[in-house]
Amino acid sequence: MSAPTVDTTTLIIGAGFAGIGTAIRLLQKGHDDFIILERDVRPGGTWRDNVYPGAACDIPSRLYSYSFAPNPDWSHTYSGSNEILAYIDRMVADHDLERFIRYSHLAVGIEFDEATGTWRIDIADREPIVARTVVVASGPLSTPGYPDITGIDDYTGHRMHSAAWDHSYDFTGKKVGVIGTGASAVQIIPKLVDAGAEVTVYQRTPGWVLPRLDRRITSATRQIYRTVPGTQAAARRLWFWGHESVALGAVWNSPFTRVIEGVAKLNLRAQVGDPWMRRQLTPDFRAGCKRLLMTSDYYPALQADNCRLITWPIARICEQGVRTVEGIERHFDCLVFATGFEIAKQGTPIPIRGRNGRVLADEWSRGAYAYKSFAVSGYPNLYFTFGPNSGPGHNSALVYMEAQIDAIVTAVSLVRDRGLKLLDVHRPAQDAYNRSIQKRLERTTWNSGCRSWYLTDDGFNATMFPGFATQFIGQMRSVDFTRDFRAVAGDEVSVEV
Ligand code: N01
Repeated sequence: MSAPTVDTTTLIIGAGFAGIGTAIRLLQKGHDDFIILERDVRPGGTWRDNVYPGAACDIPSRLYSYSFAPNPDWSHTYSGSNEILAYIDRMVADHDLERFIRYSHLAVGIEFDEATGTWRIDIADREPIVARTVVVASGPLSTPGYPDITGIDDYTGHRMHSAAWDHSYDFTGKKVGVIGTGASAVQIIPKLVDAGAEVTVYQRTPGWVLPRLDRRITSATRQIYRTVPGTQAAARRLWFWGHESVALGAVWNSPFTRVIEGVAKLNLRAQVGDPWMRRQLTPDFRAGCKRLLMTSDYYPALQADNCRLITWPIARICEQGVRTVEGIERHFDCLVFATGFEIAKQGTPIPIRGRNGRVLADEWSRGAYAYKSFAVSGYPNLYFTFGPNSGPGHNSALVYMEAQIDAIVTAVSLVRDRGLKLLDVHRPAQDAYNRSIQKRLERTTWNSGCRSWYLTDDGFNATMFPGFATQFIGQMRSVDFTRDFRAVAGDEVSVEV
């Protein structure tokens, strides 16, 4: 039987870090028949959207970049969002990726066609695209999340979300209420205080704060990175192993967790003099259960004359501001929601229908799962980056992403090189993997009792990988396409790879 007509061999959804990384690795392995769909008008994903004042990465840039696209020019240990976005733009330019990207293309549905063994990707207001393989690289944190607080729609003042910032707004002298004290908020608040706003911070849960020891990278050092072979890789390795050590405490609920908590408490004591305020800022959960907050200017900002910390729970949002449970209503010119992202309840923001009409959202209704985070049985030739249980509790998301991308590109190469139609992971292999993952998660800090976006309402952890980055890389390198996948060649004939 002749091969079914496809518009492209591989369809990548999303031109953020994951989509761009997948495209580069595909090109490096000799694949140039792919399309990248991007809902926006430029690449960058999270680093295009999260451009609030102070937006920066709390992972060292040397580690928060791809090993296959090193950047000798990082200006600081921890780079700001502009520099990271410029890095993504440079990868696009260096690999001539613009020719593959279709902007303003919002994927709204993905459906498997049993007869042809292909995927149809529906796109808002456009013709669908048919592809052999789909890579879902749209990221788990891409839709701003607003809190479920009574009266949120009653507020008539200016409002903005950390992931949808209004840069035209002048904060100078304005009364600003900030809801949320997570990783985004601790970067925003110091900048609002510096901008001369009168800032009121609504804290529901204080987080564990470690100092962020940022420093400028001198031009001499950058010159060394540029000219001396191996120096960038060596620096990356140093950071990598440093973060692997921190994982002893941040991932596992181990005695080392106490060491992290001790350091954080010393940091709190050193930065906050007032005992009442220290009590308000002391977390009541194990360090690492929620993301550790890396910042050196958050505590000082909270103590500035133009900043006030409110720890009474919010009762409701009113027309002009926020009322807390003790009955005080404060009025604001602007409300900033640093309240995180909408996590698709069923794990996938795009409806996906696989073999025999199965619906992924239904299968994931109690929490997402996959084989080694990237493939799901019954959804052949469809892969995820940042899929279930691939969230890093330490180290860098890009280290994890790179490992996933390489497994995906291996799968695409296998289909091409062996003339296959499909690769579909065996359900027993997937189930065995998930049993082991969930068992290991029981012993981690994320499952130790705090509330976070890592867990579903029922407490199922479909987000984090319970181990070291080294183990994650190892599991992705050892994906056994012969043992754990069913390969289909030609007209639905099952063969072994
Ligand atoms: O969001 P969050 P984020 N009433 O969900 C509070 C990545 N990231 O945007 O802790 C009152 O962490 C909520 O309170 P509580 C990173 O993966 C990376 O800050 O639930 N408050 C919390 O304080 C991170 O994990 C970088 O009690 C409410 C805040 O809103 C992810 O993005 C930088 C509330 C939400 O915190 C999300 O971080 C920034 C309510 N009803 C972000 N609902 C890097 O540097 C929520 N809150 C790589």
